[in-house]
Amino acid sequence: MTDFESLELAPDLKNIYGKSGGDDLCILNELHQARGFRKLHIEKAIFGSSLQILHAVFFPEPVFDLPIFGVDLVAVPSGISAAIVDLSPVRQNLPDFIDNELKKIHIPQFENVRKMPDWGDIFSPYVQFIAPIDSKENGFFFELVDKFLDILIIYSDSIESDPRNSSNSIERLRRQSYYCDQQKKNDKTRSVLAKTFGAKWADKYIEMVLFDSPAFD
Ligand code: BLA
Repeated sequence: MTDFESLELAPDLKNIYGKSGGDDLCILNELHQARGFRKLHIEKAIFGSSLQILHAVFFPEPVFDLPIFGVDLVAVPSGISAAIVDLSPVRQNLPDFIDNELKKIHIPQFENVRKMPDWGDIFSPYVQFIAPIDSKENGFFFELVDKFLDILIIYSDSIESDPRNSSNSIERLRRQSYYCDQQKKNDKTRSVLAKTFGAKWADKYIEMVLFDSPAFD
């Protein structure tokens, strides 16, 4: 990425530690920005010995014709129960280059494809949502994540921005907000955070750190 820069996050939201029923809990956040991206967010969360999460969302600047990259990996002691990756559109369709490149990717025949919840209308037709059954499938999934990222980064380097007041930029801003609104409907994320840190904190964290709505400043 070009013009990569790390962003500050309030200390109480950056590295978060807690205890629940004898378990140690910790959430570690990284926030960056780069040309084309208002917020590159990577989060690792460890909830005792029962749950580990890797969450990453790359939110574009709406003046660039870029989709939202998202990945969520939820690991429980028996393995990865949810692995999801997507380049999610912020207009009717994905940009042609991205659509064509995603079309070329060979998607392995995963054993356990999971059903998308109702709020998942934000994802592209290329979204992968699986529970990998062994380390071979884990590896296939990680390779897919790399390929999705390569496509996004190559494309982001090749395009110029549109004016802020263009109808395309405004549409992309609106759709990025909708993406955030839909993600906020994921009760599984909220309940894990609320169980550990309380409902009020969970709502604030989701609203301010995970899925804050974009704005033109
Ligand atoms: C599911 N997300 C989950 C689950 C948990 C979390 C516990 C259930 C796992 C399962 O059903 O096997 C928890 N995820 C979290 C927490 C954080 C997190 C606590 O990121 C952060 C602190 N979720 C995202 C992003 C995507 C996403 C960016 O944050 C997609 C790009 C997807 N997570 C997602 C989906 C499900 C899920 C689709 C399944 C929801 C369902 O089945 O209802």
